[in-house]
Amino acid sequence: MSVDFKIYLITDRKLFTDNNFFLNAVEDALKAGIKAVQLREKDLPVRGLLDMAYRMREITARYGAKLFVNDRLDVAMSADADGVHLGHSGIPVSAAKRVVGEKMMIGVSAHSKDEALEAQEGGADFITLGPIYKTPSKMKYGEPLGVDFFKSLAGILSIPVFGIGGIKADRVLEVMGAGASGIALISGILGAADAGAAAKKYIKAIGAA
Ligand code: 3NM
Repeated sequence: MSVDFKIYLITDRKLFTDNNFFLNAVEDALKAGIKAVQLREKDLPVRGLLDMAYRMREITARYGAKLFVNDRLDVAMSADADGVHLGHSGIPVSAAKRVVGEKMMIGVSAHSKDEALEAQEGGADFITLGPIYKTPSKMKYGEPLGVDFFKSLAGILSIPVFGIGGIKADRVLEVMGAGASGIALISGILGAADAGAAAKKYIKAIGAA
């Protein structure tokens, strides 16, 4: 399996008052042409997450999109996801590879040069690198990396790198120009009043980049 998508939509159901609104918004984005979704609901107990993963698998499959599950390799496997997305508090990429081999893709979140190189050496298929811009949801990672630093890191990595963090549609060109293989985002699409229309805006911007 290869990284054949340029927009990696990450979920946050808390942006919605109701899970049905949330699932509808994800579906609207898929309908608009989004080809990869990461289910990232860190606070959901495992059974709730599993249920959500099954529903996401159904929706993504309907639109020929890939599904990734954040952190939980067991949930990803049970839901027949295309991949798992790992952070730094969970199972390391090299350990995940021992379980899934080449059967599943592995994405990794990196926030520094060391983390990016470690992910690459461990066998990650791709990384998200950020936050590239200021994003309220990720203040815990401190100051944004900035476009110049992002560019210097993207230049030394051989695996695909997705920019993440505060990417609005009008910044897509800049991120792609800095050597990104694609963009990863939450609020630009799921925080919009119309997720489908927002997705279309990003798809157009990626097409123009
Ligand atoms: N990870 P938005 S930034 C989930 O830097 C996530 O690793 C980040 O949300 C990282 O597109 C981030 O709304 C939040 O800025 C992305």
